[in-house]
Formats: sequence, C-alpha cells, structure tokens
Amino acid sequence: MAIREILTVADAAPVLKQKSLPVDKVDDELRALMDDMLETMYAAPGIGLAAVQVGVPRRVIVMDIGRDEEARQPRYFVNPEILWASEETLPYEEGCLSVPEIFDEVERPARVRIRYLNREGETIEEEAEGLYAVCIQHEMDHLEGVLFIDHLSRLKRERAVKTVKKAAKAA
Ligand code: K1U
Ligand code: ZN
Repeated sequence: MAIREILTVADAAPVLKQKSLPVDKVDDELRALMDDMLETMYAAPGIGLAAVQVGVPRRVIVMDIGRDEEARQPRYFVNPEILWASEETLPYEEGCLSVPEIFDEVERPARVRIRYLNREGETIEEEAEGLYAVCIQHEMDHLEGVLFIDHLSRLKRERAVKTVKKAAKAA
C-alpha cells in the first residue's frame, strides 16, 4: 500500500474537472488502487476520497465516516449510481481534501438510494442518510468533475480557489 499525492485546485484543477470513466472489472489491480486511496485518505486525514483526486479518473470511491480509529469501517464504491434522492434536504458544513482548509455549507438531499459494486465486485443497493448521504453525494460529484465549491456562489468559489492557491504558493 502507498500514500498517493492528493491533487488540489491549486495545482490540478483541469484533472479534477474531468468526468471519470466507468470501471470494467473489479480485480486485484483495482483493489490495490482502492487500498492506496484508503491509506491516502486516512493519512490526510479525510472521511472520503474519489480516485480522480489521486489523478485516476475512474468511477471509484473509498470512505470511512466512523470516528473510531481502532475500529475502522472502510467502504468501497465502484461505479456508484444514485437511484433516488429525497425531497427533504440536509445542510452540512463540507470540506474537501482537494480544496484544503476551506469549509462551507452545502445543502443536498437528506437521503439517497444508491447502487454500486463493492470491493468483491458484488452489486449492493442501500439507502444512505446523515453524514453517509452527504459524503457519498460529495464523492459522486467528484466523479462528474464537480467540487463542493461549485455549489457555492461565484464570489465564494473564486475566493476559495484564490485562498488555496495563495496557501500553496506560501508552502
Ligand atoms: O476531499 C474529499 O472528498 C474528502 C472530504 C469528504 C467530505 C467531508 C465533509 C463533507 C462531505 C465530504 C473530507 O474528508 S474533508 C476532511 C474532513 O471532513 C474530516 C477530516 C478528519 C476528520 C473528520 C472529517
Ligand atoms: Zn472532495
């Protein structure tokens, strides 16, 4: 397993803006990518990561929204789809490892029904709510080349990118 570089809007905005392609097969090569992504996410630290954030534009996500470091609960999503989204919405203060140190409120459907392939390539259908629903929608946006700051006003978005670029230059 290896920790990979997480791309940010300061250095790789065009990569992050591209639409990720579907995965053909869940095999050992894909599982190795997901293991690297998980290690990268835990090290950051973060609660989710899309493959495009490490420069691989494929429809793959890893996540662990658990708070217990001793009892990790990693989740793996390959080719995820949203089958249904609730009318009810949930505002949540989001962050993104590709837009470091910027946090702002985004309102999304409170519950979603999703279908995806798991680490073994089995089809799973389930309903997500709370932080799980927030995080899967945030990560699925990445697969479409959309960042959480794209849900904010133009002023806030431009200010966020400027702040991240300034911090990267200073580092
Ligand atoms: O960049 C990413 O996609 C990961 C992002 C996921 C996310 C966070 C909050 C709302 C929606 C999606 C992060 O993990 S940002 C870091 C973060 O939220 C966090 C880090 C350590 C502990 C707890 C949270
Ligand atoms: Zn993100």
